[in-house]
Amino acid sequence: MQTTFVMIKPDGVQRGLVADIIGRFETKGLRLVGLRQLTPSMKLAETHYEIHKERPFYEGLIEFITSGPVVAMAWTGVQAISVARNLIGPTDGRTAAPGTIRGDLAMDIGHNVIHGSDGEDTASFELGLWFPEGLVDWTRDAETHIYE
Ligand code: D4T
Repeated sequence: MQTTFVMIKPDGVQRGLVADIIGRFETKGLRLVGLRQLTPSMKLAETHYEIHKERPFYEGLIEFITSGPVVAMAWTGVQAISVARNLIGPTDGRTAAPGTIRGDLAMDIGHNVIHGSDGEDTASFELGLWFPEGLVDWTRDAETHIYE
């Protein structure tokens, strides 16, 4: 089992996509172990996107992410990191395949609705950053039907 960090960005929250997006992860079979709505502080946004500090889009990205509420989530499942990335689709919503969240719901590379951790180290860093009080430890009984 892996746990991954997923965040619905301010455009997704403003556009009323929260229920649709959470539904996709839940019906896929992932287990929700953390959920928070908050407007990220500059410090939180800068720490989260530190890796992009030198990129030309960095300033606009920080301004966007701190512009309003986001929904931060933690999802657990077998290979949850790549499962979530596949549900989300590639960065640019215009070219992302239909069926993916970005392919169905986004038209832009910056306003692309959602973020998902891209590897184990990133997931552990991001989960610690956004859920400093830890995650919810529970058993989803349906997992006996979701997995062989
Ligand atoms: P995230 O990290 O949000 O899940 O997106 P990706 O993993 O798909 O994409 P990324 O790390 O390359 O980019 C992080 C973040 O920056 C925005 N962005 C990206 C942007 O505004 N302009 C750009 O040209 C690029 C490449 C979108 C996602």
